[in-house]
Amino acid sequence: MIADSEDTGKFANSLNEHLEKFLNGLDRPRILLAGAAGSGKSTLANLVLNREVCRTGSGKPVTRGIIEYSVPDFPVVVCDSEGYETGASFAGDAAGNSSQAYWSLMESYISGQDDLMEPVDVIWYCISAPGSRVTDADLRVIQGFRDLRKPVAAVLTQADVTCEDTCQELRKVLVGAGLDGELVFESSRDPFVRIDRGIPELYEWTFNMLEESRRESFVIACNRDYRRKFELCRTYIRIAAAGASAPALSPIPFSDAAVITPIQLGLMGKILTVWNLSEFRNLAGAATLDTVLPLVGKTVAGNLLKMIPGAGSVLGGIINASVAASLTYGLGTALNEGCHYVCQKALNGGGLADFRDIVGSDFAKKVFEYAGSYRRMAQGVAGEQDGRGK
Ligand SMILES: Nc1nc2c(ncn2[C@@H]2O[C@H](COP(=O)(O)OP(=O)(O)OP(=O)(O)O)[C@@H](O)[C@H]2O)c(=O)[nH]1
Ligand SMILES: [Mg+2]
Repeated sequence: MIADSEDTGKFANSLNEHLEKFLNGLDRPRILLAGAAGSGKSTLANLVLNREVCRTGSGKPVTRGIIEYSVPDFPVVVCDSEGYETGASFAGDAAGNSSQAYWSLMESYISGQDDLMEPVDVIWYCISAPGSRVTDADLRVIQGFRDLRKPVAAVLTQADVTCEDTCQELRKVLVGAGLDGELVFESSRDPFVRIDRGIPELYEWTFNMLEESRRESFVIACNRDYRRKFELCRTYIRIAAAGASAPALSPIPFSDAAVITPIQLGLMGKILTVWNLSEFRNLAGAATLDTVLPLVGKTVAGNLLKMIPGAGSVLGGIINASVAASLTYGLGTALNEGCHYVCQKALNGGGLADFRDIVGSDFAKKVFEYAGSYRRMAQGVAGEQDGRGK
């Protein structure tokens, strides 16, 4: 039976492997932070990602003045640059503190990344709003990025410690210098400051600027946009359910000791990754898992078999492919909803995620209900097709 600790150990290890494989296969977007020293670059990245990545992430200096932050479980690379000192002379000093030296650094980094086929996708250029000034250096560097054909957003940071009029003035200067007003954003560490184009808009703009293959990773990496996270999981669920029913002509061997199939494990790994709950990968022997898995295995599969005459028998080791598809759909949907619930709760200040909130005592019941709705959907589609064929 899957309930014994050896099986839950195997389950956790296997889930871990699927999760790693999925994470490693994701195409990580690269975001470059630029701007003067202390303009709020690192803080901005943490605000958009809605988690502490810069400074607290495991940063690796890649070239003088640039640190790449990439946290294993969050598929994004934040290239955080040391800002230039606005007071330094244009020619710069040996430490590379002038805007000229800074630009050379940026330019060589960007072309180097292009050569490595790991191009920088977008640039967030920070200007401190309380500084009340857009300098020539800011405009030169922004123009330089545009000449390199890189999407660049100008962000007026620390908007909470300045007045709205100052932000409007700075915005005018940027627009006057040829920047589209849609590319100017404001940010504030204080979430209660009213801002028209703020962090959510910068997130949305960035999402749209990314290549298709990197959008998925961006959604996963940011602790926001739960609507897209939920939809992403629904897509994975549909694909996994279709995959589980692929050998529809021959029954799949499916004993109660192997009620969780590799397709379902892969799906669980993806869902936990999307919701940034990968810490639940190491649940070997966890009490919750010991209680829940047999429930999922026996109750759900057992009930499904009763529901579908001629589907085979769990005890006999044979299960119908459509049962496997329904079960995969039910398991994925119940898990997706549970993850959504705990993340929303944490976002609303309801404390950290707890696996028992996701996989509680009624989890098996939900899996069964969703599996049933999948069956009805599939029958509806089949019925429609039959009707069309007549
Ligand atoms: N009040 C307020 N302070 C902010 C905001 N953003 C950043 N700060 C503060 O401004 C200072 C600089 O912020 P950082 O994010 O470290 O700026 P940086 O551009 O990364 O700095 P360097 O890496 O040194 O160039 C810190 O003390 C932040 O706490 C904000 O929106 N509001
Ligand atoms: Mg910084």
